[in-house]
Amino acid sequence: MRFSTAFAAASLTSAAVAAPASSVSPTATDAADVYAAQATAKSASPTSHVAGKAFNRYVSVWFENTDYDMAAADPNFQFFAKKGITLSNNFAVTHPSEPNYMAAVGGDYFGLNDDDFTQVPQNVSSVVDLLENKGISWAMYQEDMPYTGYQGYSWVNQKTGANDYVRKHNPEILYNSVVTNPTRLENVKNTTLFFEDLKNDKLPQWMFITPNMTSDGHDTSVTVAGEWLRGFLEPLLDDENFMQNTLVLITFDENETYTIQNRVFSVLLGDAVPSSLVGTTDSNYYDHYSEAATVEANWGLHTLGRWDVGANVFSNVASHTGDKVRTWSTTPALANRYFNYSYPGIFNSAQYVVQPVPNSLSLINGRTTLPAIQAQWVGYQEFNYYEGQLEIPDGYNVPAVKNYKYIGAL
Ligand SMILES: *[C@@H]1O[C@H](CO)[C@@H](O)[C@H](O)[C@H]1NC(C)=O
Ligand SMILES: *[C@@H]1O[C@H](CO)[C@@H](O)[C@H](O)[C@H]1NC(C)=O
Ligand SMILES: *[C@@H]1O[C@H](CO)[C@@H](O)[C@H](O)[C@H]1NC(C)=O
Ligand SMILES: *[C@@H]1O[C@H](CO)[C@@H](O)[C@H](O)[C@H]1NC(C)=O
Ligand SMILES: CC(=O)N[C@H]1CO[C@H](CO)[C@@H](O)[C@@H]1O
Repeated sequence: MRFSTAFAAASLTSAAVAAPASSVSPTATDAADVYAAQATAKSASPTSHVAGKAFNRYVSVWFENTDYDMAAADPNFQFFAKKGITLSNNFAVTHPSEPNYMAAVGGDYFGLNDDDFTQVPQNVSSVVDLLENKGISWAMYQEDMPYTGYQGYSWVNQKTGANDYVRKHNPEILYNSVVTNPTRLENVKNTTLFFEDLKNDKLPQWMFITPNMTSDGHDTSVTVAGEWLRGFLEPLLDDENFMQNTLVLITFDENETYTIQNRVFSVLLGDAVPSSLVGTTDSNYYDHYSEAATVEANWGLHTLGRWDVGANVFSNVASHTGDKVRTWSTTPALANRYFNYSYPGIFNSAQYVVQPVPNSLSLINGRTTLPAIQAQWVGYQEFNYYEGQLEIPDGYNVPAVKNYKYIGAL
């Protein structure tokens, strides 16, 4: 379902959205309501110690709308590139922002081609289902999110009126399978609580960090984003509460210019990166689905049965997990793929198609689709996400039509 912004607040009183501990609507944007909810919002800091094959903690930090070369030229991004592995062929999956965030945690963006108030149906799983299945703790840390579990569309700086927090950059809050679960909502927090968890040695094993609209470069520039990152991450490099065999991914949601390839500057670093790989470049093909694939491979998780199943695992991790890093071999060549618009889907404003059915029996290096996901879709014809991974439909082209004919009879 797509909802316009104006319609969102009213429509959200439905049972589809869990009420937070307070009686204030979870989507309230009125300052008094938000402050009231702030006072009662419940936060949790679950921890766990599940050993992974290549790392024990995974942290991604997402920035906004910057072309590859711009980020690569920024001195602060260069500072971190020298401390890790630069991914020179990591691609966003479409434009604009929201579908990229949605895709990174859910393995698909279901045709989304805007930044509207979107709710992913309850029966779609995301990476937190896979993590929880193996007892791995997780949290979202969203800078200036006004309170834990907040589901509103946005929140502005109350002094200056500047954009601060936006829902479209908070991927797990887009999933009804998260927001209808009060325990999960307690893990969707702001960076105030990141610093508290850090101090108390209560950080989880998987976290997704989104700076605010100033800090992430969206309303500013890559210079501001780089300065924010330097201030945030450099002290963490020596912090024992943070670096615990930790792999950090620095990335961007999308390239700024729609007519060139949607390649995003990305760096892997942290104490999980062996010194022999520090300062190197990995030119294998990756995309935002590689993030879930890498986490699944590392901890031997189940898969979502979506684009995550065929996505390349980052090679520094694949060398520990035995995953094969696939090369782009399909037509058109990678150089001619732009990933600059969305294929049809349940959220696509131009062309609706039903929700693709996850691969039910995919076995990727020993990993199968989460049993709860398989159970949901018994009797439906599955969609071959695996084979499609290296020819992801780029707009309404032939591969899209070819792949979508496999969608079952919903
Ligand atoms: C962060 O969330 C906490 C808990 O809901 C809240 O008390 C605090 O005011 C929030 N901080 C900011 C900067 O919004
Ligand atoms: C965004 O975060 C920075 C610090 O990280 C803070 O200085 C700023 O006030 C926040 N909000 C806005 C709208 O800039
Ligand atoms: C995608 O990029 C191609 C190649 O530059 C361009 O022809 C096309 O118009 C772009 N599509 C969108 C939706 O920006
Ligand atoms: C999943 O949810 C969507 C939206 O509510 C619904 O149309 C679809 O029938 C559901 N599919 C299954 C297999 O439950
Ligand atoms: C303007 C710009 O620098 N855009 C970058 C987007 O990504 C492509 C590669 O995929 C770069 O070549 C461009 O430089």
